[in-house]
Amino acid sequence: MAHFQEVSKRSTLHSKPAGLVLQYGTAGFRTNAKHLDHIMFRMGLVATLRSKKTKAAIGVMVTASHNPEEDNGVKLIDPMGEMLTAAWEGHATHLANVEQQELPSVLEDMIEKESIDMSQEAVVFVGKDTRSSSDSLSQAVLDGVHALHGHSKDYGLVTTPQLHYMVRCHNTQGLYGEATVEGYYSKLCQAFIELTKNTPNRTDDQKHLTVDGANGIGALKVREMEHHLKRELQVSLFNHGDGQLNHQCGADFVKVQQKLPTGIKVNTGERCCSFDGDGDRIVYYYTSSDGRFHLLDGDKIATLISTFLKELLIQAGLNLKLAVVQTAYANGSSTHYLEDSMKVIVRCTKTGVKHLHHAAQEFDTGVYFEANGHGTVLFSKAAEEKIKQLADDPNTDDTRKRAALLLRHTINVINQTVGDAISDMLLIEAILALKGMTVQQWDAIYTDLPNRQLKVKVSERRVVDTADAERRAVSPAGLQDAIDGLVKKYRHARSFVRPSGTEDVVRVYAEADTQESADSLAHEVSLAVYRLAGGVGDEPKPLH
Ligand code: NG1
Ligand code: ZN
Repeated sequence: MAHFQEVSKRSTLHSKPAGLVLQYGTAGFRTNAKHLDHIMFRMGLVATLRSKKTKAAIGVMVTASHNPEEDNGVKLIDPMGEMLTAAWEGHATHLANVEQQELPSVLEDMIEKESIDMSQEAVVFVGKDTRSSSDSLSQAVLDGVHALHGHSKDYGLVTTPQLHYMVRCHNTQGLYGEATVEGYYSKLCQAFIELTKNTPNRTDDQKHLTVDGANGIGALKVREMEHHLKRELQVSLFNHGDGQLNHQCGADFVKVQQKLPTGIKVNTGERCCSFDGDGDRIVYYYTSSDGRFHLLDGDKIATLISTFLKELLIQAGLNLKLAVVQTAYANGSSTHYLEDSMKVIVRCTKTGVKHLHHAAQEFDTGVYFEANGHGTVLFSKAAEEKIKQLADDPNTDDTRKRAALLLRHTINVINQTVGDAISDMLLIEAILALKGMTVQQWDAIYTDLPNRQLKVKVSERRVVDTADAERRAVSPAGLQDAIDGLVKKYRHARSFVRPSGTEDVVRVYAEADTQESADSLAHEVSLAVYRLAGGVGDEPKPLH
Protein backbone atom coordinates (compact mmCIF):
# COMPACT_ATOMS: atom_id res chain seq x y z
CA MET A 1 0.00 0.00 0.00
CA ALA A 2 1.15 3.54 -0.83
CA HIS A 3 0.58 4.59 2.78
CA PHE A 4 3.18 2.18 3.98
CA GLN A 5 5.82 3.12 1.44
CA GLU A 6 5.85 6.52 3.07
CA VAL A 7 6.00 4.90 6.53
CA SER A 8 8.90 2.67 5.49
CA LYS A 9 10.77 5.60 3.95
CA ARG A 10 10.34 7.92 6.92
CA SER A 11 10.89 5.23 9.55
CA THR A 12 14.52 4.89 8.43
CA LEU A 13 15.04 8.40 9.80
CA HIS A 14 13.72 7.20 13.20
CA SER A 15 15.54 3.92 13.65
CA LYS A 16 15.04 1.68 16.67
CA PRO A 17 18.09 0.88 18.82
CA ALA A 18 18.68 -2.88 18.55
CA GLY A 19 17.27 -4.98 21.35
CA LEU A 20 15.42 -2.12 23.07
CA VAL A 21 12.03 -3.20 24.51
CA LEU A 22 9.73 -0.65 26.13
CA GLN A 23 6.25 -1.00 27.67
CA TYR A 24 3.32 1.43 27.59
CA GLY A 25 3.36 1.89 31.38
CA THR A 26 1.13 3.62 33.94
CA ALA A 27 1.59 6.91 32.11
CA GLY A 28 2.74 5.99 28.60
CA PHE A 29 6.34 5.39 27.52
CA ARG A 30 9.02 6.97 29.66
CA THR A 31 12.81 6.59 29.66
CA ASN A 32 16.03 8.39 28.79
CA ALA A 33 15.29 10.78 25.90
CA LYS A 34 18.00 9.35 23.68
CA HIS A 35 16.06 6.08 23.29
CA LEU A 36 12.78 7.65 22.28
CA ASP A 37 12.94 8.99 18.72
CA HIS A 38 11.53 5.82 17.11
CA ILE A 39 8.87 5.57 19.83
CA MET A 40 7.69 9.09 19.04
CA PHE A 41 7.50 8.41 15.30
CA ARG A 42 5.56 5.22 15.96
CA MET A 43 3.20 6.91 18.42
CA GLY A 44 2.46 9.38 15.64
CA LEU A 45 1.38 6.35 13.59
CA VAL A 46 -0.70 4.88 16.45
CA ALA A 47 -2.42 8.22 17.12
CA THR A 48 -3.28 8.60 13.43
CA LEU A 49 -4.87 5.15 13.32
CA ARG A 50 -6.69 5.80 16.58
CA SER A 51 -8.03 9.05 15.10
CA LYS A 52 -9.28 7.24 11.99
CA LYS A 53 -10.86 4.56 14.18
CA THR A 54 -12.64 6.99 16.53
CA LYS A 55 -13.32 9.60 13.82
CA ALA A 56 -12.09 12.19 16.30
CA ALA A 57 -8.97 14.19 17.16
CA ILE A 58 -6.38 12.36 19.28
CA GLY A 59 -3.66 13.97 21.41
CA VAL A 60 0.02 13.14 21.76
CA MET A 61 1.89 14.81 24.61
CA VAL A 62 5.68 14.68 24.72
CA THR A 63 6.71 14.79 28.38
CA ALA A 64 8.26 12.80 31.21
CA SER A 65 6.32 14.68 33.89
CA HIS A 66 8.26 14.70 37.20
CA ASN A 67 11.23 12.67 35.88
CA PRO A 68 14.67 14.31 35.55
CA GLU A 69 15.51 16.56 32.59
CA GLU A 70 17.39 13.86 30.66
CA ASP A 71 14.30 11.64 30.45
CA ASN A 72 11.33 12.06 28.20
CA GLY A 73 8.14 10.23 27.41
CA VAL A 74 4.85 10.26 25.55
CA LYS A 75 1.20 10.08 26.58
CA LEU A 76 -1.69 9.48 24.16
CA ILE A 77 -5.03 11.20 24.66
CA ASP A 78 -8.40 9.74 23.64
CA PRO A 79 -11.34 11.72 22.14
CA MET A 80 -12.99 12.97 25.34
CA GLY A 81 -9.61 14.08 26.70
CA GLU A 82 -9.18 10.92 28.76
CA MET A 83 -6.11 8.68 28.69
CA LEU A 84 -5.70 6.18 25.86
CA THR A 85 -8.03 3.21 26.36
CA ALA A 86 -6.31 0.12 27.83
CA ALA A 87 -7.29 -1.90 24.74
CA TRP A 88 -4.93 0.21 22.60
CA GLU A 89 -2.01 0.21 25.06
CA GLY A 90 -1.27 -3.27 23.70
CA HIS A 91 -1.17 -1.99 20.09
CA ALA A 92 1.10 0.87 21.18
CA THR A 93 3.52 -1.47 22.96
CA HIS A 94 3.55 -3.92 20.06
CA LEU A 95 4.23 -1.24 17.45
CA ALA A 96 6.88 0.36 19.66
CA ASN A 97 8.92 -2.83 19.85
CA VAL A 98 8.80 -4.45 16.39
CA GLU A 99 11.80 -4.23 14.09
CA GLN A 100 11.73 -1.59 11.38
CA GLN A 101 11.03 -3.93 8.46
CA GLU A 102 8.00 -5.39 10.27
CA LEU A 103 6.27 -2.01 10.64
CA PRO A 104 4.08 -2.29 7.48
CA SER A 105 2.79 -5.77 8.30
CA VAL A 106 2.08 -4.87 11.93
CA LEU A 107 0.21 -1.77 10.80
CA GLU A 108 -1.77 -3.88 8.37
CA ASP A 109 -2.72 -6.31 11.18
CA MET A 110 -3.83 -3.47 13.42
CA ILE A 111 -5.95 -1.95 10.67
CA GLU A 112 -7.62 -5.27 10.05
CA LYS A 113 -8.14 -6.15 13.71
CA GLU A 114 -9.66 -2.77 14.46
CA SER A 115 -11.54 -2.54 11.13
CA ILE A 116 -10.06 0.90 10.44
CA ASP A 117 -11.28 2.75 7.37
CA MET A 118 -8.08 4.20 5.94
CA SER A 119 -9.99 6.71 3.82
CA GLN A 120 -11.21 8.38 7.03
CA GLU A 121 -9.44 11.70 7.76
CA ALA A 122 -7.23 11.80 10.85
CA VAL A 123 -6.39 14.71 13.14
CA VAL A 124 -3.66 14.57 15.77
CA PHE A 125 -2.93 17.33 18.30
CA VAL A 126 0.66 17.45 19.52
CA GLY A 127 2.05 19.18 22.62
CA LYS A 128 5.37 19.21 24.45
CA ASP A 129 6.96 20.20 27.75
CA THR A 130 10.07 22.36 28.22
CA ARG A 131 12.71 19.59 28.10
CA SER A 132 15.51 20.28 25.61
CA SER A 133 14.76 16.93 23.92
CA SER A 134 11.05 17.72 23.47
CA ASP A 135 11.52 19.79 20.29
CA SER A 136 12.98 17.07 18.12
CA LEU A 137 10.85 14.35 19.73
CA SER A 138 7.63 16.19 18.95
CA GLN A 139 8.89 16.60 15.36
CA ALA A 140 9.25 12.81 15.25
CA VAL A 141 5.59 12.45 16.35
CA LEU A 142 4.53 14.85 13.57
CA ASP A 143 6.58 12.86 11.08
CA GLY A 144 4.69 9.71 12.07
CA VAL A 145 1.34 11.45 11.63
CA HIS A 146 2.32 12.77 8.20
CA ALA A 147 3.68 9.38 7.11
CA LEU A 148 0.09 8.10 7.32
CA HIS A 149 -1.23 11.31 5.73
CA GLY A 150 -2.89 12.46 8.95
CA HIS A 151 -3.54 16.14 9.68
CA SER A 152 -1.71 17.58 12.64
CA LYS A 153 -2.00 20.59 14.87
CA ASP A 154 1.13 21.44 16.80
CA TYR A 155 0.24 23.24 20.06
CA GLY A 156 3.92 23.56 20.94
CA LEU A 157 4.61 24.23 24.62
CA VAL A 158 1.53 23.33 26.68
CA THR A 159 0.89 21.55 29.98
CA THR A 160 -0.32 17.96 29.70
CA PRO A 161 -3.82 18.86 30.97
CA GLN A 162 -4.03 21.77 28.50
CA LEU A 163 -3.55 19.35 25.61
CA HIS A 164 -6.21 17.01 27.09
CA TYR A 165 -8.52 20.02 27.27
CA MET A 166 -7.89 20.97 23.59
CA VAL A 167 -8.76 17.45 22.46
CA ARG A 168 -12.07 17.49 24.33
CA CYS A 169 -12.99 21.00 23.15
CA HIS A 170 -12.35 20.05 19.53
CA ASN A 171 -14.27 16.78 19.71
CA THR A 172 -17.29 18.38 21.40
CA GLN A 173 -17.38 21.04 18.67
CA GLY A 174 -16.55 23.73 21.21
CA LEU A 175 -19.22 22.73 23.72
CA TYR A 176 -16.55 22.15 26.37
CA GLY A 177 -14.75 25.38 25.45
CA GLU A 178 -12.59 26.88 22.75
CA ALA A 179 -9.67 24.66 21.70
CA THR A 180 -7.00 27.34 22.20
CA VAL A 181 -4.74 28.22 25.11
CA GLU A 182 -6.46 31.62 25.36
CA GLY A 183 -9.83 29.83 25.40
CA TYR A 184 -8.59 27.67 28.29
CA TYR A 185 -7.41 30.68 30.32
CA SER A 186 -10.55 32.64 29.70
CA LYS A 187 -12.93 29.78 30.68
CA LEU A 188 -11.07 28.90 33.89
CA CYS A 189 -10.26 32.45 34.96
CA GLN A 190 -13.76 33.78 34.30
CA ALA A 191 -15.18 31.01 36.48
CA PHE A 192 -12.60 31.79 39.17
CA ILE A 193 -13.51 35.48 39.14
CA GLU A 194 -17.24 34.66 39.33
CA LEU A 195 -16.57 32.42 42.34
CA THR A 196 -14.41 34.95 44.20
CA LYS A 197 -16.92 37.77 43.54
CA ASN A 198 -18.84 36.22 46.42
CA THR A 199 -16.03 37.01 48.87
CA PRO A 200 -16.01 40.81 49.25
CA ASN A 201 -13.89 40.77 52.43
CA ARG A 202 -11.01 38.83 50.98
CA THR A 203 -7.72 40.30 52.22
CA ASP A 204 -4.55 40.84 50.21
CA ASP A 205 -2.94 37.98 52.13
CA GLN A 206 -5.72 35.67 50.99
CA LYS A 207 -5.23 36.80 47.40
CA HIS A 208 -1.54 35.97 47.47
CA LEU A 209 -0.06 32.56 46.66
CA THR A 210 3.52 31.36 46.31
CA VAL A 211 3.94 28.89 43.44
CA ASP A 212 6.90 26.58 42.76
CA GLY A 213 6.75 25.92 39.00
CA ALA A 214 9.30 23.02 39.12
CA ASN A 215 11.20 24.90 36.35
CA GLY A 216 8.69 23.38 33.96
CA ILE A 217 5.90 24.23 31.55
CA GLY A 218 3.37 24.96 34.34
CA ALA A 219 5.42 27.98 35.36
CA LEU A 220 5.36 29.46 31.84
CA LYS A 221 1.64 28.94 31.64
CA VAL A 222 0.90 30.58 35.00
CA ARG A 223 2.78 33.65 33.72
CA GLU A 224 0.80 33.62 30.50
CA MET A 225 -2.50 33.32 32.39
CA GLU A 226 -1.84 35.95 35.06
CA HIS A 227 -3.53 38.93 33.40
CA HIS A 228 -6.79 36.98 33.05
CA LEU A 229 -6.97 36.79 36.85
CA LYS A 230 -7.31 40.59 37.22
CA ARG A 231 -5.28 40.55 40.44
CA GLU A 232 -7.93 38.40 42.17
CA LEU A 233 -5.06 35.95 42.55
CA GLN A 234 -1.54 37.32 42.84
CA VAL A 235 1.13 34.74 42.30
CA SER A 236 4.75 34.91 43.45
CA LEU A 237 6.32 32.49 41.03
CA PHE A 238 9.56 30.65 41.82
CA ASN A 239 11.43 27.99 39.85
CA HIS A 240 9.96 29.52 36.72
CA GLY A 241 12.63 28.14 34.42
CA ASP A 242 15.76 29.71 35.87
CA GLY A 243 16.89 26.36 37.30
CA GLN A 244 16.93 22.69 36.36
CA LEU A 245 13.62 20.96 35.69
CA ASN A 246 12.24 19.02 38.72
CA HIS A 247 15.62 19.27 40.44
CA GLN A 248 15.05 19.64 44.19
CA CYS A 249 11.72 21.27 43.44
CA GLY A 250 8.27 20.42 42.17
CA ALA A 251 5.35 18.42 43.57
CA ASP A 252 7.06 15.03 43.59
CA PHE A 253 10.13 16.32 45.44
CA VAL A 254 8.01 18.10 48.05
CA LYS A 255 5.69 15.13 48.59
CA VAL A 256 8.41 12.49 48.83
CA GLN A 257 10.97 14.56 50.79
CA GLN A 258 8.34 16.29 52.94
CA LYS A 259 10.26 19.55 52.79
CA LEU A 260 10.31 22.95 51.07
CA PRO A 261 11.61 23.00 47.51
CA THR A 262 14.86 24.86 46.95
CA GLY A 263 14.67 28.15 45.09
CA ILE A 264 11.63 29.65 46.81
CA LYS A 265 11.41 32.55 49.27
CA VAL A 266 8.57 32.20 51.72
CA ASN A 267 7.60 33.45 55.19
CA THR A 268 6.37 31.31 58.08
CA GLY A 269 2.71 30.40 57.73
CA GLU A 270 2.40 31.46 54.06
CA ARG A 271 0.41 29.31 51.63
CA CYS A 272 2.55 27.71 48.90
CA CYS A 273 2.02 25.12 46.22
CA SER A 274 4.25 23.10 43.89
CA PHE A 275 3.43 21.86 40.38
CA ASP A 276 5.18 18.96 38.71
CA GLY A 277 7.14 19.18 35.44
CA ASP A 278 4.15 18.91 33.08
CA GLY A 279 1.57 20.68 35.27
CA ASP A 280 -0.73 17.80 36.11
CA ARG A 281 0.04 17.45 39.84
CA ILE A 282 -0.18 19.93 42.70
CA VAL A 283 0.51 19.83 46.44
CA TYR A 284 0.16 22.64 49.01
CA TYR A 285 2.28 23.32 52.10
CA TYR A 286 3.43 25.86 54.69
CA THR A 287 5.87 26.01 57.59
CA SER A 288 4.69 26.77 61.12
CA SER A 289 6.45 29.06 63.63
CA ASP A 290 8.13 26.05 65.26
CA GLY A 291 9.85 25.43 61.91
CA ARG A 292 7.80 22.35 61.10
CA PHE A 293 6.87 21.63 57.48
CA HIS A 294 3.18 20.89 56.83
CA LEU A 295 2.17 19.13 53.63
CA LEU A 296 -1.37 19.28 52.22
CA ASP A 297 -1.33 16.47 49.68
CA GLY A 298 -3.90 14.98 47.31
CA ASP A 299 -5.89 13.54 50.23
CA LYS A 300 -6.24 16.93 51.93
CA ILE A 301 -7.15 18.48 48.56
CA ALA A 302 -9.84 15.83 47.94
CA THR A 303 -11.23 16.44 51.42
CA LEU A 304 -11.42 20.22 50.94
CA ILE A 305 -13.08 19.93 47.54
CA SER A 306 -15.57 17.20 48.50
CA THR A 307 -16.59 19.03 51.70
CA PHE A 308 -17.21 22.18 49.67
CA LEU A 309 -19.23 20.34 47.03
CA LYS A 310 -21.27 18.42 49.58
CA GLU A 311 -22.25 21.65 51.36
CA LEU A 312 -23.28 23.28 48.06
CA LEU A 313 -25.31 20.25 46.97
CA ILE A 314 -27.18 20.30 50.29
CA GLN A 315 -27.81 24.06 50.03
CA ALA A 316 -29.04 23.59 46.46
CA GLY A 317 -31.36 20.78 47.61
CA LEU A 318 -29.91 18.52 44.92
CA ASN A 319 -29.91 14.83 45.61
CA LEU A 320 -26.76 13.90 43.71
CA LYS A 321 -24.45 11.04 44.61
CA LEU A 322 -21.02 12.35 45.65
CA ALA A 323 -18.02 10.07 46.06
CA VAL A 324 -14.30 10.39 46.69
CA VAL A 325 -11.99 7.95 44.90
CA GLN A 326 -8.61 7.20 46.45
CA THR A 327 -5.89 4.56 46.26
CA ALA A 328 -4.36 2.46 49.06
CA TYR A 329 -1.77 5.24 49.50
CA ALA A 330 -4.44 7.61 50.85
CA ASN A 331 -3.70 8.42 54.47
CA GLY A 332 -5.99 6.38 56.77
CA SER A 333 -7.05 9.57 58.58
CA SER A 334 -8.44 11.02 55.37
CA THR A 335 -10.50 7.92 54.66
CA HIS A 336 -11.89 7.88 58.24
CA TYR A 337 -12.70 11.56 58.15
CA LEU A 338 -14.49 11.28 54.79
CA GLU A 339 -16.49 8.19 55.73
CA ASP A 340 -17.25 8.83 59.40
CA SER A 341 -17.48 12.61 59.73
CA MET A 342 -18.33 13.72 56.20
CA LYS A 343 -20.48 10.69 55.40
CA VAL A 344 -19.36 10.59 51.79
CA ILE A 345 -18.90 7.42 49.78
CA VAL A 346 -15.21 6.47 49.46
CA ARG A 347 -13.92 4.10 46.80
CA CYS A 348 -10.42 2.64 46.62
CA THR A 349 -8.88 1.67 43.27
CA LYS A 350 -5.53 0.41 42.04
CA THR A 351 -2.73 2.94 41.64
CA GLY A 352 -2.78 4.84 38.34
CA VAL A 353 -4.97 7.74 37.40
CA LYS A 354 -6.94 5.88 34.73
CA HIS A 355 -8.34 3.56 37.43
CA LEU A 356 -9.42 6.48 39.60
CA HIS A 357 -10.92 8.31 36.63
CA HIS A 358 -13.06 5.32 35.65
CA ALA A 359 -14.29 4.77 39.21
CA ALA A 360 -15.21 8.46 39.54
CA GLN A 361 -17.28 8.28 36.34
CA GLU A 362 -19.76 6.04 38.15
CA PHE A 363 -21.07 8.86 40.35
CA ASP A 364 -22.97 12.11 39.76
CA THR A 365 -19.99 13.89 41.27
CA GLY A 366 -16.73 11.97 41.58
CA VAL A 367 -13.75 13.62 43.27
CA TYR A 368 -10.56 11.66 42.65
CA PHE A 369 -7.02 12.29 43.86
CA GLU A 370 -3.88 10.26 44.27
CA ALA A 371 -2.03 11.16 47.48
CA ASN A 372 0.73 12.59 45.26
CA GLY A 373 -1.58 15.40 44.09
CA HIS A 374 -2.88 14.16 40.74
CA GLY A 375 -6.63 14.49 40.54
CA THR A 376 -9.76 16.31 39.47
CA VAL A 377 -13.56 16.22 39.78
CA LEU A 378 -16.00 14.65 37.31
CA PHE A 379 -19.66 15.62 36.95
CA SER A 380 -22.10 13.34 35.14
CA LYS A 381 -24.12 14.83 32.27
CA ALA A 382 -27.28 14.45 34.37
CA ALA A 383 -25.70 16.28 37.32
CA GLU A 384 -24.57 19.18 35.12
CA GLU A 385 -28.04 19.40 33.58
CA LYS A 386 -29.78 19.46 37.01
CA ILE A 387 -27.44 22.19 38.25
CA LYS A 388 -28.01 24.26 35.12
CA GLN A 389 -31.80 23.91 35.34
CA LEU A 390 -31.82 24.98 38.96
CA ALA A 391 -29.60 27.98 38.29
CA ASP A 392 -31.80 29.09 35.36
CA ASP A 393 -35.18 28.46 37.04
CA PRO A 394 -36.79 31.83 37.98
CA ASN A 395 -38.72 30.13 40.81
CA THR A 396 -35.60 28.95 42.64
CA ASP A 397 -35.27 30.64 46.06
CA ASP A 398 -32.18 32.76 46.82
CA THR A 399 -30.24 30.18 48.87
CA ARG A 400 -30.70 27.42 46.35
CA LYS A 401 -29.97 29.75 43.45
CA ARG A 402 -26.72 30.96 45.03
CA ALA A 403 -25.60 27.37 45.57
CA ALA A 404 -26.57 26.35 42.04
CA LEU A 405 -24.64 29.28 40.55
CA LEU A 406 -21.59 28.50 42.66
CA LEU A 407 -21.78 24.89 41.48
CA ARG A 408 -22.00 26.04 37.87
CA HIS A 409 -18.91 28.24 38.17
CA THR A 410 -17.14 25.42 40.02
CA ILE A 411 -17.80 23.09 37.08
CA ASN A 412 -16.27 25.68 34.75
CA VAL A 413 -13.11 26.15 36.78
CA ILE A 414 -12.45 22.40 36.74
CA ASN A 415 -10.66 20.54 33.94
CA GLN A 416 -12.68 17.34 33.88
CA THR A 417 -10.40 15.57 31.41
CA VAL A 418 -7.49 14.87 33.76
CA GLY A 419 -5.68 16.16 36.89
CA ASP A 420 -4.61 19.77 36.22
CA ALA A 421 -2.37 21.77 38.57
CA ILE A 422 -3.55 25.17 37.26
CA SER A 423 -7.24 24.29 37.42
CA ASP A 424 -6.89 22.58 40.83
CA MET A 425 -5.02 25.64 42.13
CA LEU A 426 -7.81 27.99 41.02
CA LEU A 427 -10.47 25.74 42.54
CA ILE A 428 -8.63 25.41 45.87
CA GLU A 429 -7.97 29.17 46.02
CA ALA A 430 -11.66 29.88 45.30
CA ILE A 431 -12.81 27.42 47.99
CA LEU A 432 -10.46 28.88 50.62
CA ALA A 433 -11.71 32.36 49.70
CA LEU A 434 -15.39 31.38 49.83
CA LYS A 435 -14.98 29.59 53.16
CA GLY A 436 -12.74 32.36 54.54
CA MET A 437 -10.33 29.59 55.48
CA THR A 438 -6.58 29.81 56.08
CA VAL A 439 -4.22 27.06 55.00
CA GLN A 440 -3.76 26.22 58.71
CA GLN A 441 -7.52 25.78 59.19
CA TRP A 442 -7.66 23.58 56.11
CA ASP A 443 -4.76 21.52 57.46
CA ALA A 444 -6.54 21.10 60.79
CA ILE A 445 -9.58 19.33 59.26
CA TYR A 446 -7.86 16.08 60.16
CA THR A 447 -4.38 15.02 61.22
CA ASP A 448 -2.43 12.69 58.95
CA LEU A 449 -1.27 9.41 60.45
CA PRO A 450 2.54 9.21 60.38
CA ASN A 451 3.57 7.09 57.41
CA ARG A 452 6.55 5.79 55.50
CA GLN A 453 7.10 4.59 51.94
CA LEU A 454 10.05 2.32 51.13
CA LYS A 455 11.26 0.39 48.07
CA VAL A 456 12.67 -3.14 47.98
CA LYS A 457 14.72 -4.47 45.06
CA VAL A 458 13.78 -8.03 44.11
CA SER A 459 14.87 -10.18 41.17
CA GLU A 460 11.36 -10.23 39.64
CA ARG A 461 8.88 -7.72 41.02
CA ARG A 462 5.90 -9.47 39.40
CA VAL A 463 6.19 -12.34 41.91
CA VAL A 464 4.25 -9.99 44.16
CA ASP A 465 0.64 -10.15 43.05
CA THR A 466 -2.11 -8.21 44.79
CA ALA A 467 -5.89 -8.15 45.18
CA ASP A 468 -8.50 -5.89 46.77
CA ALA A 469 -7.21 -2.67 45.09
CA GLU A 470 -3.63 -3.64 45.93
CA ARG A 471 -4.34 -3.80 49.68
CA ARG A 472 -3.61 -7.53 49.99
CA ALA A 473 -0.76 -9.60 48.59
CA VAL A 474 -1.99 -12.92 47.16
CA SER A 475 1.53 -14.06 46.24
CA PRO A 476 4.19 -15.05 47.16
CA ALA A 477 2.76 -17.50 49.68
CA GLY A 478 3.03 -16.38 53.29
CA LEU A 479 3.72 -12.71 52.57
CA GLN A 480 0.27 -11.41 53.50
CA ASP A 481 0.22 -13.49 56.70
CA ALA A 482 3.59 -12.03 57.62
CA ILE A 483 2.30 -8.47 57.00
CA ASP A 484 -0.85 -9.16 59.05
CA GLY A 485 1.27 -10.42 61.95
CA LEU A 486 3.51 -7.33 61.86
CA VAL A 487 0.63 -4.85 61.59
CA LYS A 488 -0.94 -6.35 64.77
CA LYS A 489 2.09 -5.23 66.79
CA TYR A 490 1.34 -1.51 66.26
CA ARG A 491 -1.52 0.87 67.05
CA HIS A 492 -3.67 2.34 64.23
CA ALA A 493 -1.41 0.48 61.84
CA ARG A 494 -1.85 -0.46 58.20
CA SER A 495 0.61 -1.72 55.63
CA PHE A 496 0.59 -3.06 52.09
CA VAL A 497 3.06 -3.89 49.33
CA ARG A 498 2.77 -3.78 45.52
CA PRO A 499 5.05 -3.98 42.49
CA SER A 500 5.68 -0.52 41.06
CA GLY A 501 4.38 0.14 37.55
CA THR A 502 7.11 2.66 36.73
CA GLU A 503 10.25 1.42 38.53
CA ASP A 504 11.85 -1.97 38.98
CA VAL A 505 11.00 -2.26 42.70
CA VAL A 506 8.35 -3.48 45.14
CA ARG A 507 6.87 -0.55 47.07
CA VAL A 508 6.12 -0.82 50.79
CA TYR A 509 3.70 1.51 52.58
CA ALA A 510 3.11 1.63 56.33
CA GLU A 511 1.26 3.95 58.66
CA ALA A 512 0.85 3.89 62.45
CA ASP A 513 0.22 6.10 65.48
CA THR A 514 3.78 7.50 65.66
CA GLN A 515 6.51 8.13 63.08
CA GLU A 516 8.76 5.70 64.91
CA SER A 517 6.16 2.95 64.67
CA ALA A 518 5.44 3.69 60.99
CA ASP A 519 9.18 3.57 60.23
CA SER A 520 9.74 0.37 62.11
CA LEU A 521 6.66 -1.33 60.60
CA ALA A 522 7.77 -0.27 57.09
CA HIS A 523 11.21 -1.72 57.78
CA GLU A 524 9.84 -5.03 59.09
CA VAL A 525 7.51 -5.39 56.10
CA SER A 526 10.44 -4.60 53.76
CA LEU A 527 12.38 -7.44 55.37
CA ALA A 528 9.43 -9.80 54.84
CA VAL A 529 9.32 -8.79 51.14
CA TYR A 530 13.08 -9.21 50.84
CA ARG A 531 12.97 -12.70 52.36
CA LEU A 532 9.78 -14.02 50.77
CA ALA A 533 9.82 -12.31 47.35
CA GLY A 534 13.43 -12.81 46.28
CA GLY A 535 15.20 -9.68 47.50
CA VAL A 536 18.48 -8.76 45.83
CA GLY A 537 21.46 -6.85 47.24
CA ASP A 538 21.79 -6.06 50.94
CA GLU A 539 18.98 -6.74 53.38
CA PRO A 540 16.91 -3.61 54.14
CA LYS A 541 18.41 -1.74 57.13
CA PRO A 542 16.34 -0.19 59.96
CA LEU A 543 15.65 3.54 59.46
CA HIS A 544 16.87 4.51 62.94
P1 NG1 B 1 4.16 3.34 40.66
O1 NG1 B 1 5.59 3.41 40.31
O2 NG1 B 1 3.37 2.26 39.96
O3 NG1 B 1 3.98 3.32 42.17
C1 NG1 B 1 3.85 6.02 40.41
C2 NG1 B 1 2.93 6.65 41.43
C3 NG1 B 1 1.52 6.60 40.90
C4 NG1 B 1 1.39 7.25 39.53
C5 NG1 B 1 2.47 6.71 38.59
C6 NG1 B 1 2.52 7.43 37.26
C7 NG1 B 1 3.02 6.50 43.89
C8 NG1 B 1 3.13 5.61 45.07
N1 NG1 B 1 2.99 5.90 42.71
O4 NG1 B 1 3.44 4.70 40.16
O5 NG1 B 1 0.66 7.20 41.83
O6 NG1 B 1 1.42 8.65 39.63
O7 NG1 B 1 3.75 6.76 39.19
O8 NG1 B 1 3.30 8.57 37.24
O9 NG1 B 1 2.95 7.74 44.03
ZN1 ZN C 1 2.89 15.00 35.66
